[in-house]
Amino acid sequence: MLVGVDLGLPHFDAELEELGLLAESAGLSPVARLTCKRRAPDAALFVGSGKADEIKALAVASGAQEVLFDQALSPAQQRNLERHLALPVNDRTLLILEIFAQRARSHEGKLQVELARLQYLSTRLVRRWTHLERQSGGIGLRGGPGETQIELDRRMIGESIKRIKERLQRVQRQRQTQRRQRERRDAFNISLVGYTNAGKSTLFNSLVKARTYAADQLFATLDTTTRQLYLGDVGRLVSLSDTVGFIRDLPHGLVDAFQATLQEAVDADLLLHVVDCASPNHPEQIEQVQRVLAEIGAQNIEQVLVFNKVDALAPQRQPISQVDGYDWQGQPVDRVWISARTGQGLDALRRVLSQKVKQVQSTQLGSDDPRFIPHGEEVGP
Ligand SMILES: Nc1nc2c(ncn2[C@@H]2O[C@H](COP(=O)(O)OP(=O)(O)OP(=O)(O)O)[C@@H](O)[C@H]2O)c(=O)[nH]1
Ligand SMILES: [Mg+2]
Repeated sequence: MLVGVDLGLPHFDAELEELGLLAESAGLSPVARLTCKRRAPDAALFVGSGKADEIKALAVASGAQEVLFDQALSPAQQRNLERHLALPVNDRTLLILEIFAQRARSHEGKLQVELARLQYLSTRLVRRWTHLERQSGGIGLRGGPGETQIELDRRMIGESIKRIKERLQRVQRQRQTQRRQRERRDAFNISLVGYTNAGKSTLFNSLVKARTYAADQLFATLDTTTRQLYLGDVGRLVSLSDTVGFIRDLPHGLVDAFQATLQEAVDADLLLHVVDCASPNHPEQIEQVQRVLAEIGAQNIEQVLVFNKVDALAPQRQPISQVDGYDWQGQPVDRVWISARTGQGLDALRRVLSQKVKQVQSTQLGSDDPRFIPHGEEVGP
């Protein structure tokens, strides 16, 4: 059962559409939805006790086995609600962590998710980390007499966090070497960024003819994939990276844990910001993506906005021209309208990319640099 509490903050999702998508992406099926208004969260139950009774009645009537809140609950609120409702209660943050945990494929991705999850759990006293006890086998973990279970759990989590951090650092050192090697090859790096489900992987696949996993679920991609892309107009190869999608209120632990993966975006020479223009929420999603980009220090990297899924737009909302400008806080940003699914607009996108590569390079390199390509000059393949 999905519950949303309108606290008068912007971006309240009255239909709980995104929470529903997140739940489905985690393999759950929403059976009931309930929203209510409150001026401020109740310290003990987040909602009032009357509302909590209402939630319980609807949960029982609909046969719900778990209650998911769209807003972040404090450990105490979560615990009290679970007692009150006699059902497991989780929030959006844990749901996102859960999806990341299910999706992580690479060694590094798994470590990053585990770290974020442990950091989240370490603030909660309810025991939800039984898998840890299995992993560590319990040897050497038994403290002196009188040590309470919770102290034991805390110590176990603390030690696991330390261990995972060390392993992560080792993996990341290797990655940095790889990144440096790529820099040495003078690659021009383009990263696909955007809200989750915008169509980044679909576009990546149609641009480089790869077969990266694309699916109608949130966070289908967690690991960065990079392929070479040939741009005929400038006669050169660039490297294109598909990255993890962003979402509003991305759990903080995840931003930290995924710093290395997100670093891919920071290291790019150009960002292709993919937008699902058929989504009624796309202006808000653009804003959220820009916010995360600023958070990871990528706000000054040149961007091209790619308005994807034009095939899903009603006839009266179809763009007048394939390439135009989008006003982002008073700054015009180049925008290309495409459909990664039908291939519409991809040629225009390649042309814009070529222009951008020339433009960014000429600002990056002095004109005496042999790699410098003057504006408008044709270069054979
Ligand atoms: N109608 C339409 N659907 C599209 C288009 N491009 C992608 N999709 C669909 O949108 C969904 C998400 O596509 P993905 O490419 O996985 O999106 P993503 O941005 O990589 O998503 P995450 O990796 O989850 O962040 C899939 O069901 C795609 O088939 C398009 O041009 N038109
Ligand atoms: Mg993807």
